[in-house]
Amino acid sequence: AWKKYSAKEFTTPDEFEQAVVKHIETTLARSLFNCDEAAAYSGTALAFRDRLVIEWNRTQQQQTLADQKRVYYLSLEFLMGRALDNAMLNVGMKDVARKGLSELGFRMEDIVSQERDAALGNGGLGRLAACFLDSLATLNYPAWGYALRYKYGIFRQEIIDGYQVEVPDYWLDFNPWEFPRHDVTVDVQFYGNVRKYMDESGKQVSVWENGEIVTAVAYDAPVPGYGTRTTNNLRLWSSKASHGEFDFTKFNSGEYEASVADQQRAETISAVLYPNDSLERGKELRLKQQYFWCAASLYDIVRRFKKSKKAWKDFPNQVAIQLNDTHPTLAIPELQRILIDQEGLEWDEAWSIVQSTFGYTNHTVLPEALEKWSVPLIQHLLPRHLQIIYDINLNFLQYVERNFPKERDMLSRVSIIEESNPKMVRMAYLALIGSHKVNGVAELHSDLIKTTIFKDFVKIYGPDKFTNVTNGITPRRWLHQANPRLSELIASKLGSYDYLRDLTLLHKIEAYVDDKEFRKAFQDIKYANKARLAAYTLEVQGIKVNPKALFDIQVKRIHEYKRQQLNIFGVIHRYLELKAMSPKDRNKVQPRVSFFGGKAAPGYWMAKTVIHLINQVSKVINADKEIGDLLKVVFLEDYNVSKAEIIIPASDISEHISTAGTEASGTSNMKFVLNGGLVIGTCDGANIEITREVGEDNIFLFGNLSEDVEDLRHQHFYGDFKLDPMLQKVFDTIKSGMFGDAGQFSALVNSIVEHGDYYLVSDDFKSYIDTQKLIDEAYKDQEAWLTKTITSVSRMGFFSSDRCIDEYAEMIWNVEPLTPPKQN
Ligand code: DL6
Repeated sequence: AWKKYSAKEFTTPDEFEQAVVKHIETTLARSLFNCDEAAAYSGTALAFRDRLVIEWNRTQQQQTLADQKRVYYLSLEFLMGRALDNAMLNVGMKDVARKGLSELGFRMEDIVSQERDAALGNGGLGRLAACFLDSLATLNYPAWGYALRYKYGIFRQEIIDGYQVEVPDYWLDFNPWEFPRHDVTVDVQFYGNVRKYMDESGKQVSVWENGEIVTAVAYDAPVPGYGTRTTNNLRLWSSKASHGEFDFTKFNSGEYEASVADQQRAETISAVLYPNDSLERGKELRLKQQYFWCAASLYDIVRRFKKSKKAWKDFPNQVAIQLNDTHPTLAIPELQRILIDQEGLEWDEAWSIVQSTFGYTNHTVLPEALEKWSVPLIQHLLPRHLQIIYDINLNFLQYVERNFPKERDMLSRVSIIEESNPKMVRMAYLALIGSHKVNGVAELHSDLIKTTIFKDFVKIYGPDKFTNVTNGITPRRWLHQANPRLSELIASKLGSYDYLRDLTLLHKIEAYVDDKEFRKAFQDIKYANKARLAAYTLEVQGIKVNPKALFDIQVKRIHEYKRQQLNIFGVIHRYLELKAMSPKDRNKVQPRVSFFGGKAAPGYWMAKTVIHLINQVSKVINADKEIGDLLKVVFLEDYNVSKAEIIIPASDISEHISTAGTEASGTSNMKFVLNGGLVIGTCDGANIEITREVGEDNIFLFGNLSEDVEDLRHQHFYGDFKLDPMLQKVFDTIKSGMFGDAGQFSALVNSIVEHGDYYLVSDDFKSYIDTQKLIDEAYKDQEAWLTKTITSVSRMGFFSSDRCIDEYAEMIWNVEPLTPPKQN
């Protein structure tokens, strides 16, 4: 009987319109006569949501019945961007919706752009997690993502008088994509003390008691795969006081403020995303966030496992948990705690389950980004976990001592506890020791972690514990959605959109590299994408740029190691050269627009100075009539995922110019090349593998190699530092006040001139400028350039996040896909 009532999916524009109108009139209680774009967006989103929910329920039911191993991806960040466009494309209904919306009097683009980005992440790490969710669903892996439901995502960036100003991002006003599960809650404990006693059998028992309880409430969001019925789940936890809205006892005794204080304090836990790329040292709230999320997620995972009534030894056969960097490391002592304190397992049995369950992905070798927490803070917040961490460490150090009796020095080096004042817990070591596999995110990076931060551990565990999974990107969002015309052109040659599910098929378009018609279409698309960005730049930034100029783009978080300063110094150098030229020589110059975009962490003063310098330079150069279109500089405000979808397809050249050995991988480099742009880059992160795939002729590499970086820094330290003469000129110009008060930029300049130039800006400057000249020359030959771009696109198959997920599944998780039944 249930079957005949079950919900139906729309399949035609008419049915879609009916669904939209129904939602506008009933769910939103709006009259069709005052239906604006916002209401049309809401109606459309709700209509698609209904579709997703049907498949989502079906998928969850199928996965539960199949009872096979699931993957749980624990990431404190998921930078999802907009959901509607992605949902329409993944379920293959965008054309139906476009038609329906047009009949209702709306343009698809206007409706899609109504949606706020789900900006629950800082940058690469969070966006990678979002791409992985897309691939997991597309490849039919039973998988859940777990994170926090931040009330405020990454801040909105405004540029006021050239300075970054942070504005809160309250994104939850209307979010049709989430489902509150008020029936799915977990009580999470903090503080308190540990009581130990012997039970009747003589076994020592630990009880964590007298703490404060905060309740985690689940909010679920469907994650549809592309071209499949599989719709996975992203579960976000929101915090609230365990006793409900407010404390009646306090309220009744007239303590009105105190009565709501607990609620506010509890809600603070999931209130904000920390706006830092790496970590927030020492902040109790950050540690609380981490534990709150790990504890709620593990409780949920264990609850699901226990329903199957399997033996504990089967836990790792049912559950794979991937730690996205060290942020979820507390999940390791938490699972050990659940197994020994609550489930009564012996230590060794529990620990073997823990190690077999977890995998750990490292995303950085930068020493300042390696997470550590002070022992007194953990003791205060999580007293039982600290004991467990000490026991894990003791067992580990005893193992090391037994196996390496002659290397006593090693003990302090590899100890989870750093003997500093105060003592610190080294989270990366805990993550590594508690996992069966550790991976880096590009070949160079995975090699580097084995020879630097984890060198001793390679000796202890052997090399097999370490592996590499080079990052990837989902071609659904980063080609099909961001660049629909290019996607269509490729499909027209390959005969279908199958390549979106198997990106290696792209290699077949290399056969069209000399095909006139294909070349023309490819070039037209690039031009249209540049014109779209030019229109956006004019509308939003008020700067007119010529789409015929070479578009040079660097968009990513602002960080000294990513070296936006090298780029802007290069721009100043170019400007000085142009100014020194005769008008005749200027006529031969390749016009260029340098685009920048990215946020600086609010407390990262040097990065904010770089933003300020870019904006000041932009103001001067853009106003220089003598230079006109030969050089324009644009800082694109508030870079985010949905803006990236406009920016990335418009590049001719994009910049990935980190000091060699500092960028773990990078993923925007892959997005740019996939969209028909070339790269100027250092031999760093995934640039190296991009070069291997596209060929050395199709990428512009420059700069010192990672193996030389230490020596150069050493030389600088011992006074052997010569500032590049061209860079000296750039600094003289800044000091002259051409870009405003030079004092504002002195710390930036001095970091190079006086403080050792840690990021080797001066060492790489000449090679950077020379390479930019090569680019100008190469771009003049438009036909040869086009050949390079088409060839590169055709060779990008390796960089699909589908490949990554298959590698994780095989090498780390040991999970199999679960094919959905055919639609009846
Ligand atoms: O793996 C994703 C992404 C890499 O592409 C970037 O190269 C890397 O910088 C970034 N790492 C972080 C480190 N954060 N922490 N902790 O965001 O990961």
